[in-house]
Amino acid sequence: MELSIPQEVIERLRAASRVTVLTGAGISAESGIPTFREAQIGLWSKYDPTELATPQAFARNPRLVWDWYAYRREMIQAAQPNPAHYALVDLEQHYEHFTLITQNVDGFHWRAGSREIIELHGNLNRVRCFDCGVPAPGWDEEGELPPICALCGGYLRPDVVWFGEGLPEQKLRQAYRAAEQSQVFLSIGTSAAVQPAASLPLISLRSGAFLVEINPEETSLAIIADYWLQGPAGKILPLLLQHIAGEEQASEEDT
Ligand code: BJW
Ligand code: ZN
Repeated sequence: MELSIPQEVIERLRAASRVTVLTGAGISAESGIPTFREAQIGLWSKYDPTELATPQAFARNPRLVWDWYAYRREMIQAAQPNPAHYALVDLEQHYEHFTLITQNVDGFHWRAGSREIIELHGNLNRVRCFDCGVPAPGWDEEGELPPICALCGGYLRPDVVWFGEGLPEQKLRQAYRAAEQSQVFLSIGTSAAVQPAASLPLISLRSGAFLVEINPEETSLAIIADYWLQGPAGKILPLLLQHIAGEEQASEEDT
């Protein structure tokens, strides 16, 4: 498939000073990490992730849920950020106000070099107590699993947001504000099916932003976005960046 970036997208991105990006599991797909709602492989074929990502599941079978996250943690540690993550690090340099919001818990944006990240669903490299909520500095994967909270004796759980749980309030507020204030909003690699994150592109659109979706598959955003760039983020984002940087060089040469 020949990928090309519409001129209006490049111009809008060049003219903007406030850009907000929302990423989902699709941005890590090219790092070899399975997404949630696509063709199920490996562990995903045995378990329904939405059945494991709940506090009820952890209360019912803490070891099963712990093992599922341990498996994913190992897979993520063995993998690397991909060109899409790196392109966002570079894109940030072009803007006075750039907000990167992610639903991902994999930490790839940190590893790629992004430093201002709103992690809406937490991070699976951190743990906290299921009972008292206090974060734990670390744990021994060789010891009792799930590990035990030193303060109250409850089980430690991954510091992620499960279905039915509230998102970190301050982060959510920051994300809403960035969506409302952005001139261009990029929704990348998300099915836009899980609330409240899925409302962010809609909020930005309602506030007058130019909305661009990057996804190989059609989602509910595709018809309301100003542009749906159909393709993998690892190809489209570097191309987008090339165009923005290229145009800037061209205009500097003109002056
Ligand atoms: C590529 C690509 C490539 C592939 N390049 N793209 C209103 C109605 C009904 C229910 C609710 C409602 N409001 C709230 C709810 C409840 C629920 C919800 O939204 N449910 C929906 C399923 C309907 N929300 C919640 O419970 C949230 N809490 C909350 O709202 O609290 C208040 C409340 C509670 C209860 C009731 C009402 C209010 C919390 C949500 C937490 C989500 N947690 C998870 C797990 C995190 C930990 C973990 O990783 O295990 O977060 S679920 C999972 O989904 C994970 C993801 O961050 C999230 C979003 O998924 P994402 O990233 O979009 O992935 P996919 O797989 O869906 O899509 C990938 C996309 O990539 C696809 O489109 C591909 O095409 C694309 N792609 N390759 C670019 N190379
Ligand atoms: Zn505790």
